[in-house]
Amino acid sequence: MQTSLIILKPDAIQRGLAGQILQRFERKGLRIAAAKLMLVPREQAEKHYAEHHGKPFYDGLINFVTSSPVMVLAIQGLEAITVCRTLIGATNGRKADPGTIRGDFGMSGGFNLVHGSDSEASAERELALWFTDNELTDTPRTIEQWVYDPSDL
Ligand code: IDP
Ligand code: MG
Repeated sequence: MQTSLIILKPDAIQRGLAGQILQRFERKGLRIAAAKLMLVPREQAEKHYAEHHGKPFYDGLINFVTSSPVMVLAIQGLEAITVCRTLIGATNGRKADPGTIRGDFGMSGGFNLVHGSDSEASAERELALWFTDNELTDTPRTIEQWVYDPSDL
């Protein structure tokens, strides 16, 4: 099992798309392990996007993610990190495939609705940055036995 750190960015919340986007992850069979709505402190945004420091879009990105509340989620499932990135689609909404979140809801490269961890190392770092251990739930769901084929784990 993997857990991915997902952020529904300010454009998703302002456009009233949080429910529809969250449904994409839920209907896939992934489990919501944690969730919170928050206005992101600037230092938190800078830590989260540290790898992009110095890039041309960095200042705009930090201004954007701190401009209005976001929904932060921990999403869990088998190979959840790759599965979430596939559901999210390419960075630019105009280039993202139809059927992906960005491909279906977005027209922008910056305002692209959702963040998803891009590797196990990123997920570990980002989960620790956004959630305390006791905010991450682990209560089993009985439905998992119909989501996963035990012979295929
Ligand atoms: P990702 O979110 O698909 O992993 P990254 O390259 O990690 O994309 O970039 C992080 C975020 O920075 C993007 O989701 C997007 O909001 C923003 N961003 C990336 N490239 C550009 C750009 O060329 N112009 C404006 N914003 C960008
Ligand atoms: Mg990235």
